[in-house]
Amino acid sequence: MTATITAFESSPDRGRGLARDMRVRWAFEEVGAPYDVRLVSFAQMKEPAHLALHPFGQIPTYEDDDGLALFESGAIVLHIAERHPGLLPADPNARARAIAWMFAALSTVEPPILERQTAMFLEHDKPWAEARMSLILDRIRAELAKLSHRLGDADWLDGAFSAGDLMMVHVLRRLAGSGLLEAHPNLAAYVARAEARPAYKRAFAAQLAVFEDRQPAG
Ligand code: GTB
Repeated sequence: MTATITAFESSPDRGRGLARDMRVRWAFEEVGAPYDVRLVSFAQMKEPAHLALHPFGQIPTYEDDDGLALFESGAIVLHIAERHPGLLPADPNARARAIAWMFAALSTVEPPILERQTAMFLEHDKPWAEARMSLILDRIRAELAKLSHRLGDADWLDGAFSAGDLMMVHVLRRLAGSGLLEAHPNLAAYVARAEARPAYKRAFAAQLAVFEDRQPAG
């Protein structure tokens, strides 16, 4: 059974691993399951056919031959991790902790990182922009300090690499080049370690290929 996911036909980062289909591609690659990709335009994402799959008109979505349609990258990665060995430990307690790290990535670490993006790109001209950005950066620094403390000198957050690490690393990648991650050498090394995984490289290359294959001639 080959599932189909949706991804941007045209992404602001031109396929450099930031859009959220990257998490799903990476999960498929880690477990060694094949997947197909359907590219959608911004206009198509707001049309009824796509809204039936994704109520908020976004990517990624997931569809399989069993009639299952899913949205939300976290739910899709969890589904893949539950259906295939490789991303969740067999021990029930370790498995529950890995899932907790997925939720931590999405509901604790990611929100202020997304707010930073919003502040940078949509609010920079507001009179309160500087004060807001300062508060957002404080929140990011506080979460990173706690995450760094917990990771310590371990390779991964809780034993072997898991879906929790996959999600956390993808969330942290949004800080690349900001200096925020680099302030914690163990977190920077954690992200680099994950990016060196063959499955990550295959997923990254597949996303990038969507855009590189479409370079205008000449
Ligand atoms: N909570 C949802 C999930 O995790 O699946 C969020 C999904 C989401 O934000 N999807 C974005 C989207 O479809 C694409 S990933 N946006 C279109 C819309 O809302 O109309 C966000 C994203 C896009 C591009 C970059 N980039 O190029 O740097 C980074 C992140």
